[in-house]
Amino acid sequence: LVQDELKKIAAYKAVEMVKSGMVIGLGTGSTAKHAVDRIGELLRQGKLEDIIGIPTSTKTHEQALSLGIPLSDLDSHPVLDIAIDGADEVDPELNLVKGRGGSLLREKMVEGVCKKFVVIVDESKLVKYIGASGLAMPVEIVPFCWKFTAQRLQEFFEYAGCVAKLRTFASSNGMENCVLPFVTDNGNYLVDLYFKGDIGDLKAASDAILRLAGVVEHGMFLDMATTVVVAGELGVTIKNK
Ligand code: DER
Repeated sequence: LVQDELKKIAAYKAVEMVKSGMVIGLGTGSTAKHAVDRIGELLRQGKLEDIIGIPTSTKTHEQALSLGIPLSDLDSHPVLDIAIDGADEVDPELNLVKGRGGSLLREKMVEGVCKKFVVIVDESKLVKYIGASGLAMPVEIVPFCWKFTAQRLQEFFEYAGCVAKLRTFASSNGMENCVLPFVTDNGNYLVDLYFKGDIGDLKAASDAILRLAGVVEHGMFLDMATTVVVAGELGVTIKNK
């Protein structure tokens, strides 16, 4: 099975937990996309009724709109019944890395206030410890003096062999190509942290990151997932907190 099929299997399994009348956090990314599509399909078939979606990005907002899913926000629904979203890494304690798609702030706001946070992954996302994939652990920061903030983050995590990189993208205005900072839905920048070693005490690391005034939020979702649906070659497993 190719990875996207596994993502779809995990997503469809998670959507079985959605009941009519629920307020649902709609995640962002290629796995969550399948879950939002499935919710739209069940709504159209009349198998789900009276649901309200709370999107975690403008991208998911547009997808849900196109599917006819009624949408609202945290101002109107400060508590959600369930949220379904992907993850970049899942450790044995169900701590997550999220945000490689750039939506970590709104995801953390929505997924922090739901009764049930269901994470959907293919088995490639399972890691022994957070940061082990060697891929980015994103931190959302304010644009003001971003270099200063990125340097502080890199220095704090020097013990774990950390390199901090501003997330950029290539752009061209027809005349010349240039590299611009990635800007989140909230008008902020992202610094991606790459680790060679184990971060160790995740809670202490989270507290230290959030103490930096220029930091808005980071991509470690600690003690938030209640359920993780893992789709693998040998089938689907559900891990509960
Ligand atoms: O960027 C995000 O937070 C996404 O949810 C990410 O964690 C998972 O994206 P994927 O489903 O495309 O791998």
